[in-house]
Amino acid sequence: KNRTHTADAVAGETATVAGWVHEIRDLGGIAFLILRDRTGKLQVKFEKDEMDDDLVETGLSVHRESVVAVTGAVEEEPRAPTGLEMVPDSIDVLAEADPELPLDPSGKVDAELPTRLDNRTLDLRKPEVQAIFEIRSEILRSVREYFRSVGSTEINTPKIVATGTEGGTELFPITYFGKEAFMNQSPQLFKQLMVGSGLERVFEIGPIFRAEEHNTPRHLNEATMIDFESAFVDHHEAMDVCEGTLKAAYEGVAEHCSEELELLGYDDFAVPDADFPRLTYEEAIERINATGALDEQLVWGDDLPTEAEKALGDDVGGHYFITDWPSEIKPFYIQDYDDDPQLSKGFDLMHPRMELVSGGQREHRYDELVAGFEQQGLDPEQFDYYTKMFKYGMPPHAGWAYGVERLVMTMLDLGNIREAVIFPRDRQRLSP
Ligand code: ATP
Ligand code: AMO
Repeated sequence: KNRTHTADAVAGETATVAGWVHEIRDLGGIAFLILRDRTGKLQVKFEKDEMDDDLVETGLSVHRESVVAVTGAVEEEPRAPTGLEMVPDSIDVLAEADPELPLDPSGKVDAELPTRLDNRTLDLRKPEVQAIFEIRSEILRSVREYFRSVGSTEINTPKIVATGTEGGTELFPITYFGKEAFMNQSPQLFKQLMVGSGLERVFEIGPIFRAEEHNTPRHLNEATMIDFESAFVDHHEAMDVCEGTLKAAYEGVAEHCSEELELLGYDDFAVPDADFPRLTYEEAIERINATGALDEQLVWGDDLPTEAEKALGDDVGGHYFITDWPSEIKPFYIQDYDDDPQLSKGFDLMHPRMELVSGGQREHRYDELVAGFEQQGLDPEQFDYYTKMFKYGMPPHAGWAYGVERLVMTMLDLGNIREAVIFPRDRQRLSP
């Protein structure tokens, strides 16, 4: 029989509910099968002396996590966890589960993260794990809605590419009909090419691939990025949209995910409301040095090590931007200040725990762009498909990219970025 009702909305003299056997509680004369579906749990009552023996036998011998469909009348029962109870007329076992489960979805036995990731199907039967992915889905939904409100068009760009953009060491090479090719690190060059098209303002939500050398709690080898790029804005306007995107994501979750937040133990989920401070890189290193958290003082030109990001995060206490980075530690496509070429119009959005976004004003002038390649030791000829279009009317533009997993991780205070991906890819993990 097909399902007629879900566990949270059962009613009537005959309803069919389908789901997983969460638990069987046998109290002697009476026994309960707790059936679980996406919406919750339903108590199914077996009164052994009053019911058909076969029905009782089937209902009580089925293994936990088997899939069953139960048909019967729904009655009010104040002692049932949801206040409702089903008295079954029939039970169909749709898929019997092996009694040896690699992971206990009831959560009574804790599992280590690797075991959970190896058995994600079972792991996501836990409501608090499911909640992370419901929230991730809501983040993407509200971000798309926000992009629409700022007049941005969703695009999809190639993931098999000819060049890297974010530094040559982190590329995954592949062979493409005998030619060398790579998995894409970032939609950077494609989204820039599109601001020069009639679309002007674009976004993309898609996978990126990076051959990160180390295993860390905040790096993945395959991640999802939210990229934004717009013609006729400067880096400060791009930061406004970046801030708006984050707030839209938090607002969407606050508005639509109250149950999920509760499951995850949030009773005080707060949407960041103040404007995020915009510190220059110079101010940032002064503040970091003033905290005394580092053994060695930072000097101008240094990248910020993890401890420095943490010290500054604690000091600021919320999201903040770091602007005006040294040109040398930002990529070739970031524009420098004309009156101070050492200084770039690149920015990062930081969460107190880690970097969430990189972005900047782009170099849209052909000659300056090509000179930038040479300064960074790159061969502009390789990027001809990109630079060429800067000869035919490329408007001033700016943009940025979020790592979706880092956004989920910081929003929900997850300890490891792998918890924010269903099937993470890291140095050890290639399947499932
Ligand atoms: P970006 O996001 O700018 O490409 P990233 O994501 O690799 O860089 P960040 O998030 O900027 O790194 O991290 C800042 C600091 O974290 C780095 O300066 C470095 O000290 C440390 N870090 C970055 N990548 C790694 C890594 N793979 N293993 C260990 N530490 C790292
Ligand atoms: P960047 O390299 O800083 O910038 O990446 C942007 C954001 O993506 C996330 N991210 C990652 N998350 C998990 N694992 C990884 N290995 C990983 N790498 C990056 C981070 C990071 O802040 N083209 C530029 C963006 C731009 O200028 O528009 C870029 O790729 O949250």
